[in-house]
Amino acid sequence: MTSTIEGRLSPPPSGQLALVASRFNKFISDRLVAGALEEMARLGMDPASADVVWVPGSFEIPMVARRLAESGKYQAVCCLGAVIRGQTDHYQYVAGEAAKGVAQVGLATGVPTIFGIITADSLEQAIDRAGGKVGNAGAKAVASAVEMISVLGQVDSLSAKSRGPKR
Ligand code: INI
Repeated sequence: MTSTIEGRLSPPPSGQLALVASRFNKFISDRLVAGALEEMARLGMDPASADVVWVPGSFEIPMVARRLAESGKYQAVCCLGAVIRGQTDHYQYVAGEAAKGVAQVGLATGVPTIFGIITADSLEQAIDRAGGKVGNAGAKAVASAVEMISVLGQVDSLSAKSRGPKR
């Protein structure tokens, strides 16, 4: 029979979330962290249970995200920051390495590691995505984390069932 799995947006049964936030463009990151904590409350989680770790810039996020994911303490790690084109001629390197690094952390550790780093053409566009007219990337990161925790939990129990009872 066909099995269809879809993540639920209900609070995970146990475990904590970690947020890693970039101090570069802190004005934006503050809004992302606030949006993430508000989303936790909205989804029935205790925002006070989250650990927030600040790093110098988005480039440094993957290293700390990996350490947090490897600690075994967190069910998901949400990476939050903003890389804005025009602020630097190395935009593409910072944005590219941050994106690759975050993806690698998730794949290497198996802990959902969520890309909540805004890549924007202008400060105005970043503001729009940090609680402005396009929503809040921090809140979306928490919703994605909760969904991934749920999907992976269901996939794990599906694979355990198909392996049958332990002999
Ligand atoms: N870091 C960001 O998070 N956003 C940026 O827009 C940015 N710009 O424009 O340069 C940025 N640079 C800093 C970078 O992340 C590192 O902290 C720095 O290069 C030291 O490794």
